[in-house]
Amino acid sequence: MSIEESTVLDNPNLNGAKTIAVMERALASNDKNALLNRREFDKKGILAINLMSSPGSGKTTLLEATAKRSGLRFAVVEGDMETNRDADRLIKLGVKAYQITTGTACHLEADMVKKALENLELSDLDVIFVENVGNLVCPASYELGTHLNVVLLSTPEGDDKVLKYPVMFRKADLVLITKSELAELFDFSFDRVRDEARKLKPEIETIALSAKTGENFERWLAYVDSHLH
Ligand SMILES: Nc1nc2c(ncn2[C@@H]2O[C@H](COP(=O)(O)OP(=O)(O)OP(=O)(O)O)[C@@H](O)[C@H]2O)c(=O)[nH]1
Ligand SMILES: [Mg+2]
Repeated sequence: MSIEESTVLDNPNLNGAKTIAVMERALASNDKNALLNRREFDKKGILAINLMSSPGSGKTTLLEATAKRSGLRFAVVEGDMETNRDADRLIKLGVKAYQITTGTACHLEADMVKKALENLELSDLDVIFVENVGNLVCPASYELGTHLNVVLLSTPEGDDKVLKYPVMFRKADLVLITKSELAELFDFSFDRVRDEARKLKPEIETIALSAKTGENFERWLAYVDSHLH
């Protein structure tokens, strides 16, 4: 190890400053790609929605139910650290889906979405959904060029999550409370989530639904419909 390297590593402040500089450069380059994605969506008149949540809160199930319960013409960019499982689930239903595996990265970046767009047939689409890598932290920091951010929170995760993960929920245009039919089992208060989300961001919308029972599913479809280009 060189003297310069050990000085950087031994000095937490210096190392922190370097890290921040590197992060800022990476984010600036990500924003440029996000802008290119946005231009592509707008040129084609496609609404793009970024779905973010913890693993297992129901992103892919929501998309499966959307395919079954609506006439929306949509494609999906799938993000996971490993496996093609989610894309395969959607392709099985006749949905165009492209899987990105991020390896060690806990989020999608705009250039990954750009590559996926090059591999999807984008003509005659109403919507592109991007299913981000499951977690409530990293995906919030990376713009993808989508028009809307939808953050899912499932009732088994607990109703205390909004203020524990404020960076994510502040990014949300819509909070979708999923697995609504299980709320009672998990002592989950819809009001608490709605109130805390509004505290963070007064204009935020919330919908509680179940992709399994279909409860309120039409409200989700109406939300998407109301934003179509
Ligand atoms: N009871 C109930 N279970 C649901 C509902 N929606 C999804 N699930 C179940 O929750 C589990 C996880 O759902 P997924 O859709 O795979 O979750 P995900 O957010 O895509 O997960 P990752 O892609 O791993 O981040 C599955 O077993 C689903 O069947 C719901 O509305 N009610
Ligand atoms: Mg999934």
